[in-house]
Formats: sequence, C-alpha cells, structure tokens
Amino acid sequence: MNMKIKTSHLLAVSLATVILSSCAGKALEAADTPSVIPLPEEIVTGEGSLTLFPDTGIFFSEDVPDMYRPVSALQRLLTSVFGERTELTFCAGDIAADSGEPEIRIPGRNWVTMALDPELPRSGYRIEIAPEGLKILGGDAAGCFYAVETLRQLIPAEAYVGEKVASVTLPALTVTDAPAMDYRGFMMDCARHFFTVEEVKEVIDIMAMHKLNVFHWHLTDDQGWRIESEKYPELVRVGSVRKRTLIGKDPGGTYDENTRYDETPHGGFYTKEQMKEIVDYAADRFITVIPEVEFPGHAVAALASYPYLGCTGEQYEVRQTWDIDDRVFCMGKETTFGFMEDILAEVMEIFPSAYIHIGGDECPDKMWRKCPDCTRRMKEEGLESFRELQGYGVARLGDFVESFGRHLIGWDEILEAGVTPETIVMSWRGTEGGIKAARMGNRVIMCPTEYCYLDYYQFPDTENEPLAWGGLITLEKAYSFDPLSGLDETSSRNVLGVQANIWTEYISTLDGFEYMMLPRVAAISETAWSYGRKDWTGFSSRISRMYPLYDACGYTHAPSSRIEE
Ligand code: TNX
Repeated sequence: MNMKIKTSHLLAVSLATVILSSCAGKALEAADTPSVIPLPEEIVTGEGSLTLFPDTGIFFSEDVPDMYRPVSALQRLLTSVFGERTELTFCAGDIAADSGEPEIRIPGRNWVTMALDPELPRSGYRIEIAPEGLKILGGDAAGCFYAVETLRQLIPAEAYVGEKVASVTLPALTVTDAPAMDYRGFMMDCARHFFTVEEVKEVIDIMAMHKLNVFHWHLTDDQGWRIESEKYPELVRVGSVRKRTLIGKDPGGTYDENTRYDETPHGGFYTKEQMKEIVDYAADRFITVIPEVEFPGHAVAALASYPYLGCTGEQYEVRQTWDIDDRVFCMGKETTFGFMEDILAEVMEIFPSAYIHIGGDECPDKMWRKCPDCTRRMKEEGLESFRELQGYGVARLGDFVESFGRHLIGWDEILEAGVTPETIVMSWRGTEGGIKAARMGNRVIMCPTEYCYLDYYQFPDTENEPLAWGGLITLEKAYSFDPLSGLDETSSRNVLGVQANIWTEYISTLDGFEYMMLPRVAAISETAWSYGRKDWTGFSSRISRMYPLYDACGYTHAPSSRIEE
C-alpha cells in the first residue's frame, strides 16, 4: 500500500474532525428526484441515502495527470457547503483494484473517493452515491471535474448560503454521463466594455457550472484593445481607452448634436500576467481560453495606436460608437503583417490553445479600393477581388500560426475568400457558412445569431428590459437550436460543437452581463453536452431548480417568473 498521509497528519485530521463536528448547523436533505443541467445520460436511483459531514475527506488515486484539478474543485465545493476545511482532509493513495475502494480507511471519517475508470469515455464520469459512500469515477481528470459540477447540483442550493451546514443527505443514486460534443464554447466581448480579471473569473465559474469547456475571449475591436504588448506599447497607452461611450441605441451612423454620450473615458487592458492568470484559472476548470485578435476589420483601436497600420496613415481616435467601421488594416503594406505576426507570437506565448481566433468578420473594402498599396498587392498576387485580398492576408497569418503548430479560427466571412483545410470556421450568420464548410471538410463551430447571440433580448416586451442589441432569443428559442440540422452523418463529424456569444456594446457591468447569460447559457450548454437527448419540457422544469443555485452563488439572472409566463 502506498500511503501518503503521515501519522501526525492523521492526528491533526481527527482533531479537526472533532472541532468541525462539534459545530451546530443546518442538516440538509436533497430532493429525491435529482435535477441536473446539462441533462446527464442516465440517472438511476438506488436504495437508501448517504449523509456527508463537515469532515468529509477526499481520497484520490495518485499518479493521474491533472487529478489535482478535480480534487481541488471538490475541496472548494465541500468548503462552500461546510465552511473552511483543513488541507489535511486530502489523502492520496491506492484504490484497491478488486473493490474500487481506497485501501485505507480512517475510522469515523466519511470519504469521497475519486479515481479513473478506463471503461469510461473521455470527459465522461460516473457518480455512485450509496449508504457506504460516494464514489466519483472519471474517464479522465476532466470527467472527474464534471462529476464535481454535477454533485454541486445534487446538493440543495441552501447549502451554499447562510448558516453553516452540519450535514447533507443525498439519496442513493448513480449518474452516468459524457458530453455529446467536444467543443462547448462561450464568447465574452471584453473589447466593447472592459471587465476586470475577477469579473472574467466569475464568468468562467458560470461556464464551468454548465460544463462548458472553451472560453473565446474577444480582446480587440474598434472600441478598445485589451492585450498588453511589449513590442507595441501604444496599443495600451492609446488603444485601450476611448474618450467617451455612446449612450442609448446606435442610430446607425447618423450622429448629430442630439446623440448622447457618456463623457467619461472608458478603458482597461490585461497584463500578460493577468492573461496567464485567466488561462490557469480556466485550465483548473478544464476550460481552454481561445484569444481573438480581430483582423483585418474591427481594427480602429489598433490603427489609432499605430496610424501606419491603416491605408491612409491618418490619426484616428479609438471608436466611441458601435457597428461596422470602414477603417481597417491595410492589406498592401508589409508593416501590417509584421505587426500582426509580432502580436500573434506574443499572444501564442500567453495562450497555449491549439486554436487562435483571427476574427475576419465585417470587413468593408472601401479603404482598400482607394489604397495604392492594396491595389498593387492585388496586381502582384494576381488577386481578382477585394475579398480575395482579405483571403490572401488571412492565409498568410494562417501559415504563420500553423508554423507554431496552432490552427486559425475565423468568423464565417473568411469562407468567401477561400480557406485552408486546417482553418476552423465559426458560423455566426446562420448555419449556412458552417454547413458549407463542414461539407468541404473544414471543422466548424456553430453559433448562429438566431439562437446563440445572448446579447439579443430574451423577452418580447423589450421596453422593460435593459437596452440590448436587438433581436429576440427566448430561453425556449435558444434551447431549440439544432446545430447538426441540414448535415449528413459524415459532415456532422466536422462540427466540433456550439458556442454562445455575448457582445457588450450595451452591457457595461457584470450584473448586466450575467443577466443576459443566465439562464440562456444553460440552454446552449444542454445542446452541446446533451445533444440527442434534449427535451424542452424536462429542461423547463429542471431550469427552475437552477435559479436558487444561481442566487446562492450570487449570480444575476433573468427573472424566472417572466420566463414561465
Ligand atoms: C456582429 S458576430 C458582430 C459583432 C457585434 C455583434 C452584435 C460578429 C462576428 N460580429 O461585432 O458586436 O454582431 O450582436
């Protein structure tokens, strides 16, 4: 037996046990019918129940790569229920091959056992709750982590607020689960409005609660550049701050003396350390961060910082209004590519993700048409249209990113100019682009505006809602999304998964952001995790059990009463 716990620690453990168990507190009992979002593959109820106490220990099999992540997650979960717990509640050792039980037992302690089961799929897990104990088995460490997130929902929400908990009783049951889709994404726009590291972390927590695993971080746009760069300090000094912010609805370019602005400058950026901190925080929750650097459109903040990056060299201001801007990166001058390659190299050093997002959306060619450098480039390269010029630029950066062993992701506009087979297409203007790309053999992420744009209104009576971009995506509408519709089995395999997006033109606070995210992100997460077993009636009853959990965690969400209307 390979015991990693020392006798002195054992003594400390039992002392801690005595202290903790002598504290009074509420005794909670979970509902008999568990309610979990996203819907697990199978829940089988058993006989009897299990009661967890404040001294619940965590016994985990050692020598499993990354196991410390789900173990820490479980420790955090138990702490949020029972209050501060001693580190000494951990114990690493062998799990007996025959029984699957820890080979040691400390009398008087209840244990959650966490181990791998090679029979389970990647990211899959099984939770076995029985009167004898609680066992978490994962196909890998990620699977164990998702089991912890399910356990969070099996515990009554009252456990996470108020008075200390003395015990939690859970009905005996077995949950068997695995994700249907590998890519379960969420995009946060931190360019239009800046959110602090702590706020971004809370959004990542909400993602983890819903078993999402890719955080697409929109970091640059016309209205702000948020990435600290050693080589290009003006990006932060100039590009990260706008003078003022449009208040109210964007009138579509017809601004006059009646247009209202908040005259307070708005800005912010992330240092390299902060971005790495986010990468690590997300990794602990099995979430990959994919950074997005917009190119060649949505570039005004970059051009304001370094005017030579534009076609005319004019000095611009960081943009203060929304919508599409004509001022984009010059595609003729070599300096543009030098800049983008330097930035991408810095970005790839911070973000270890296999994919790097290059934007590519909404890029007008008005400046290129008048630019001698751009037209010369077209002649030299034999390019017949301005879209081909955009394709040329994206392909160059694609080669650069590939030379680092990474792949490019772009919004579906990049299809118009031709893409390499390695490029991943993010389909946002409907699913047509995604369908076309998947049929071509490219990998695809589906996030059409119609279902996945959570910056759109969620209730039809928009006058009573915080100002939003427009559109209407009710919870039911978001839930009804079928990302594989229109695809045969072969091309369906190219769909990596789905993503919800929140753009922040009209969202300036974390509360406002969470209001748009919750509960609709739960619907998108169920499409990604539970594809093939979705059922709106079941979801609409299960979602009502999420509100107390959101409240207990301090997350703002849309009101449930209006959703049930
Ligand atoms: C379109 S989606 C955009 C964003 C806006 C969003 C508002 C995409 C690739 N581009 O720049 O913020 O609509 O919903």
